[in-house]
Amino acid sequence: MNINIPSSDLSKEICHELLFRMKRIRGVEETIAARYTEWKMRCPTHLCTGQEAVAAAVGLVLRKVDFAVSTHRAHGHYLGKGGSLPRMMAEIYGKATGCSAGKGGSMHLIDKSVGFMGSTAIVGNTIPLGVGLALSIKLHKTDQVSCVFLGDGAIEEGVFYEAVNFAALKQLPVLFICENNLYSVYSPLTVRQPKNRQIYELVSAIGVPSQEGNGNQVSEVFQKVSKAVDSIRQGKGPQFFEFHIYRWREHCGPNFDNDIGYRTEEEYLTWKARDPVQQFEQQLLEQQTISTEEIKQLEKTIEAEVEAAFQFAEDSPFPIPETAFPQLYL
Ligand SMILES: Cc1ncc(C[n+]2csc(CCOP(=O)(O)OP(=O)(O)O)c2C)c(N)n1
Ligand SMILES: [Mg+2]
Repeated sequence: MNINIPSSDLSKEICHELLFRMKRIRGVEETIAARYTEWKMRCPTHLCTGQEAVAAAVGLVLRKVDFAVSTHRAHGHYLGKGGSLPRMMAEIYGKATGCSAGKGGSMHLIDKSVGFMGSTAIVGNTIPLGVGLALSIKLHKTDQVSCVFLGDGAIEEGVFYEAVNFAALKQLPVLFICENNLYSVYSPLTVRQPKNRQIYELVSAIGVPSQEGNGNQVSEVFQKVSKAVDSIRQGKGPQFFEFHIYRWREHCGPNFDNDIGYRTEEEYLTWKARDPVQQFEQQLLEQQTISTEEIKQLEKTIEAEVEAAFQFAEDSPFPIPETAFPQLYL
């Protein structure tokens, strides 16, 4: 792993868009963290700070008409796929204008207008849904792709094996993206899997072509996934990626938790030094693909967008009981 695919192989437009998407995800999540104690966002939030590269790159490879399903840590996946920032914020505020009409909160984002077919809090729960969506694509004979985002913890759910086997058996157009951030809540992989087991090798044995990659290198993720998606669109069956990444903040919530005993400050700092956003920005500056002025402009745009999205969320109404709980009003 750690093959550093140079971003100079990508067009300037793609590089700018990748940086923009990563910085936008970082920007909104840092604002959520900063404002969480206002107690206006009342749902649990699982932030993906540090994991932005995979979400941004995969989202840019996928088309709007492609499907994606996700997990409890869904903000990056939704925004990467082209989701609406104001509607995501309104959802986190529990407002009627949210992408799930204010009924889902952070862990239950759904927006069919951009092919984001749902995220849920039940680990592994969306894997068979993503495979089922791929079956529907195959039956309709289109060249869409169904992307399943999952964490390393989801590999330990039985349904994962049933779904991967079915995708392999029927050669379904599924792109599995496993974000291996080493932890399932507070349990490291070392207490959950036998020594030296590699997730991507496990999946390869089921019959799905599988690769691993550096999830902190957005250009590597983009190039590897682009190639795989081309192959999937040609009807050549599913592909699986295991990207190595790290979540910076606590499992659930806005804080840092390196002091509670399950991981060390040293480990966090090692991964933080591989900051995908900062690394890519530096790379682009060095190869003169972007200027300092352009970065400043990008940041200004994102800041304004984030501020407007929070304002939209605050100004929006809560759902009325009849739409929030329709079964009570039959
Ligand atoms: C079926 C099920 N079991 C346990 C949980 C509790 N739980 C919530 S998130 C989580 C960790 C999942 O880890 P991973 O899939 O690696 O995702 P990450 O949080 O690291 O992004 C667990 C065990 C759950 N929500 N659903
Ligand atoms: Mg994990």
